[in-house]
Amino acid sequence: MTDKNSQSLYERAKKHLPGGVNSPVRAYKAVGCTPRFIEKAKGSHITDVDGNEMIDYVCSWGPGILGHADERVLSAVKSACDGGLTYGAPTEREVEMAELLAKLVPSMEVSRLVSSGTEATMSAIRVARGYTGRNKIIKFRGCYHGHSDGLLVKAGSAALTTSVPDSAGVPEDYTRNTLVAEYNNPDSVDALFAANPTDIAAVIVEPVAANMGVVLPKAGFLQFLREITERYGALLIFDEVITGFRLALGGAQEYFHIKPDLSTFGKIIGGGMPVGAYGGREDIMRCVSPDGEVYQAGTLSGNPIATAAGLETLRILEADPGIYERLEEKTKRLADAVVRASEGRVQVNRIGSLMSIFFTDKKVEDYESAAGSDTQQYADYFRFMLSHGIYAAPSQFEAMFVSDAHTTEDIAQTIHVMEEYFGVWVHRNQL
Ligand code: HOZ
Repeated sequence: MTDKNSQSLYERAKKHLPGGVNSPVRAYKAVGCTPRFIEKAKGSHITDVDGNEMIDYVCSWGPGILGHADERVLSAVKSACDGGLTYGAPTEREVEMAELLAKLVPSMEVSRLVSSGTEATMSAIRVARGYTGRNKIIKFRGCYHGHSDGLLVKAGSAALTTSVPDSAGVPEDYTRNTLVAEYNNPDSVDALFAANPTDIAAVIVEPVAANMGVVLPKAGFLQFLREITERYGALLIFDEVITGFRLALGGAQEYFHIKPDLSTFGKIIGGGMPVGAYGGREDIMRCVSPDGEVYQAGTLSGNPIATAAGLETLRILEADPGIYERLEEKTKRLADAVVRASEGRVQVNRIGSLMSIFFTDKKVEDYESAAGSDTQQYADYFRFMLSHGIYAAPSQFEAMFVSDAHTTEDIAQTIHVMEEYFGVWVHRNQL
């Protein structure tokens, strides 16, 4: 055995990296096996250092809507590199990005680029507080908005599987202004507003929750949030880090026809590079320094290379509106196959190119029902898929992403493996 395989790299990694990784879900704790160390990726395929080439449905947790190493994006990055890696000064590309954002997502009248989704949501909250002069915010149990202190309360993503959904190291003082409501439950929001009518700066929501697995908003839920925030003079923040440019070019807000006051983006907006953005109504965003009093800054914000990757990606998406139908069609085939092969005994939540399989016979429509699914079964499914060349999300509580690079053959092969797994699974569950 050579030194270069996932197991030996993992052993080495654990010595100097917490859990051997730079982000917890990558450690595969929730699925009980050794994480794959990746060598390279191209299109819909990802290859680990052990030499396994797999069909990738993690897609770097969302950014890879065009697939890996898209030649057009690579070439934009390469030519940007020739001009220097970072200046810490404004560039034309940033202006182009802000203009394109305003065009593709009309609520983004004024925007600010940052380097991650975490930074974007943290900053949007600060702006909401600065604008309204209020301190409290409402978030939803199981929704994840990055790992800033005030938002790491009843959070989703790896916070659901690695420890408790509230992190150690976050002083109570930092979270006492974070109120938690139940996703898809208007009464829980109503009650918080009724108890704090003039104190709530904003409601922040993943319009489609995708960090407790994919959980769709019930009909009218987002509209309800729009109305109640308006009624109480609070802002509505859509965290579109996952849904942005994925559900539609204009994100979930276009898909559901709801105009939030502020929005946050990450993942696709960077085309594979570290970019985030927040923005929204001009009168609100004028609070941001140096126009206003809300401070927020970043050495690598608007980085020329990252912005080039993001801009090219958004331009490709804009030039090809058929992409969303293709994504929908492919993902629907996967979802239908699971329903068929499992004889309807698992829950498949899907919207556009986002999908989750929950091992439960109950509908999954909030945190409680998501958390009630059988995570050991999911881990078993994950390991089977992995060993058959399909790279699925290594946690029940992450989404499955489909990209434009997934071919008809990829989908057919994936369905074949799913059918094999669920064929045995159904049989086992009948005994
Ligand atoms: N919070 C990300 C998934 N929802 C983590 C991604 C990563 O580990 O790269």
